[in-house]
Amino acid sequence: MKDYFYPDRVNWGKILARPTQSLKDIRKVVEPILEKVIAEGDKALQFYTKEFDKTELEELLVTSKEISEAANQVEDALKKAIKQAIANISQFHEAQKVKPLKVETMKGVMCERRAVPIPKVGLYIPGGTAPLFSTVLMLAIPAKIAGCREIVLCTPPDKKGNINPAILYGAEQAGITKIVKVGGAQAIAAMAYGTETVPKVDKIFGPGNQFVTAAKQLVSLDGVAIDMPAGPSEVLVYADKDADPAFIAADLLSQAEHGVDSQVVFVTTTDALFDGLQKEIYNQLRELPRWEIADRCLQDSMVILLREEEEVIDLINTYAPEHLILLSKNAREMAEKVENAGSIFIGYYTPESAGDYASGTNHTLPTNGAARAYSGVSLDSFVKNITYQEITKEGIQNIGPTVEVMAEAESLRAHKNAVTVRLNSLKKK
Ligand code: HSO
Ligand code: ZN
Repeated sequence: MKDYFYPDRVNWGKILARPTQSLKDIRKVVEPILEKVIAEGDKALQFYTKEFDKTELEELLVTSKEISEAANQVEDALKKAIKQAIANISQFHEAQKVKPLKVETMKGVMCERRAVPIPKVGLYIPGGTAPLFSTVLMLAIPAKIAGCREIVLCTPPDKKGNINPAILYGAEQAGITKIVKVGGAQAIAAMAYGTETVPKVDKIFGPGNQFVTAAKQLVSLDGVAIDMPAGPSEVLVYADKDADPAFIAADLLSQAEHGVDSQVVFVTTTDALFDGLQKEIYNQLRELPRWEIADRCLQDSMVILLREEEEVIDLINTYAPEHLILLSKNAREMAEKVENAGSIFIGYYTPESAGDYASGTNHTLPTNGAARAYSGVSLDSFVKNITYQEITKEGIQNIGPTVEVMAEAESLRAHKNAVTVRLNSLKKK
């Protein structure tokens, strides 16, 4: 880990800068993929699946037989855990429903707003070194609760043409039945433009590698909405003097094992923690199946020593981490002062893993500083708010003159007339 002791504020930006990725080269790879999928549909998906996933598929759609067989391959303990996670995630997202709004701004002028589900959504679940079936739950559950009419899930098959059984089981338990064996930029293209098997959707969700991310950005230029700009996953852990070094090490490592490009930042005001922490990291790392990934990630990560908790808050707000873990007696107070973070884990007994899997909050969160302006995925991500208004005869008489004066001042006479003709018709009666 690189360490920075009492760095000057002017240098924070530089120290905390995320590695930048050039989209240019990736675009060159992704654009032809999008074009081939637009031109050839399923045939292009089969072509890229053979090329990138090394498997030849006759049928892209997962069959109901495959889904039921997957259930037999998932151990009972995991099934039980998935069910508990589904219950908690459902409960928290169900509670995010908002009541329709109805306000009479003037007598006879009724304004309303209500959430309406996005009709068709596409969920992307990456394959790779650790297939994250938990992400299936984080996307499928709010989509279902929102009431999206059509939900399609795309995920790449393994070399034998199969999907990880826990992904299929999780999807089935969350109520998703349309699952397509396709990954990468080609999956994003399929959901954005539609193919014989994959319906064209209105919004695409889910994490992915740089090709998937670039594909999402490119298709969004064609009018398909995407959940958020994505980058490598991040955590900032703050620990006070009473924090257990074993907890700190475990939290840092749980982020580091995600990938070599994961961003791990440790901040403290107590250098007395360092010795214990180093030992804990060493001991815990050795036991991890993914120790090589975690080790490489940690080499690029940082330890920052600051003077006081107020300064820590400022640094957190400058960095805007995806995940913020506050291992401090004052965690609750500190959390209230944070204005930039995706999700905050408060207190010694709140590991990020709880939120990653099962506590109820969503783990699809803004990275790369996007937490300054973006929220993580929630029920809101699967709805849009339509506004309505209804004006009575009395209402148009009340609001009409205001609109007429404003329209005239903007030289938009037809706008004014839309009111005037109505007012005149009422005068005649
Ligand atoms: N920490 C990841 C989510 C995840 N962790 C899935 C384990 N499985 C990004 O928020
Ligand atoms: Zn995680």
